[in-house]
Amino acid sequence: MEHVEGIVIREQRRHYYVAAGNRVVDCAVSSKLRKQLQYPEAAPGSRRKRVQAVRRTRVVDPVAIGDRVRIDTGEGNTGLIREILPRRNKISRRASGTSRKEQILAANIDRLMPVFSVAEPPPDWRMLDRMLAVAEWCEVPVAICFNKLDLPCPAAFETLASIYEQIGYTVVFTSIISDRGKEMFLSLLRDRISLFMGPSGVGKSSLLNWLQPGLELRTREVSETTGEGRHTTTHTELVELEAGGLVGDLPGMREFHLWDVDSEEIPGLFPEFRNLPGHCRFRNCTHVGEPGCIVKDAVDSDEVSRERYESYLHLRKNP
Ligand SMILES: Nc1nc2c(ncn2[C@@H]2O[C@H](COP(=O)(O)OP(=O)(O)OP(=O)(O)O)[C@@H](O)[C@H]2O)c(=O)[nH]1
Ligand SMILES: [Mg+2]
Ligand SMILES: [Zn+2]
Repeated sequence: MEHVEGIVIREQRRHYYVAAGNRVVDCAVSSKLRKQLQYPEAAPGSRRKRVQAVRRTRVVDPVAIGDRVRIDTGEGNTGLIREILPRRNKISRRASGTSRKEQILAANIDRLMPVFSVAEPPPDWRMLDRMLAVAEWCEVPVAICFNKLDLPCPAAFETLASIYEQIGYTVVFTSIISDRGKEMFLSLLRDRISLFMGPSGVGKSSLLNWLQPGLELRTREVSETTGEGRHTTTHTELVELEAGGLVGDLPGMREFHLWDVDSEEIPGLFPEFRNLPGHCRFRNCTHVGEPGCIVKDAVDSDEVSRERYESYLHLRKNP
């Protein structure tokens, strides 16, 4: 038996594939560690100062891609995860279904990349805004990718996309058909750990195959009857690019709900609100209709986009 340190690069049905040196070890998590990990505390130094109450806040799966772990290696190429090293950050959402559980999508991420297509399926702006809010919450840098630029765009697309550039987000426009945006994309991914996130069928796996010929991740046509993708990628994986960098390709998601964010914190997750000069009349203004609200004024004078403001109202009602 040997003790080594590595990084979880792939997860499939409770098997964790840990890259350690130049090999990949197929690991399980000891049941003792699993129990311990299901009751998390806020990471020190994170925005979340409050330590979570242990009661009922459970994690669906306590080990995520990007986690740095200590393992004991065993027979063949198998091992047991003994310890998870402290995380720099983690990207979580509320697990789908009714129970309040946290789903950790990835840990120790350098950049979150929401990926949407301009058509087939058309962009889900609300989901994008949720993802951006999560990135702000986790204090992870973001770059947005709009893919399938070879297809006809909806009329409002350019105007809406430019809102994000004006806010200050990096945006990359790509097409694997017309070979657009590759250089910028590769430079964004180089030498760091990035995480692709987006609905099914927008082309997350296709983008990786395009950036790295020979990778051959499974991709599939968007269903013709519904225009929705069909969840071709079914497990999470960090792919190493020859150009440098690791990229997480997650299965497509239908919904993305914030995990453990209080409604008073939501205004702080919209940088264009945060950066407005001046103050609202009321110190605890919720920006939903109080008099003397600088956010509402900025929306009325088109300094802040109405769509983003609507997203904000949505998030408050249904985080
Ligand atoms: N026209 C066009 N089609 C694209 C482009 N990129 C990907 N596609 C197509 O979109 C479909 C879905 O691509 P995938 O890569 O499987 O999508 P995904 O986001 O990984 O989907 P899930 O794994 O289900 O989350 C495939 O038929 C791709 O060929 C593009 O730039 N232009
Ligand atoms: Mg995929
Ligand atoms: Zn206000």
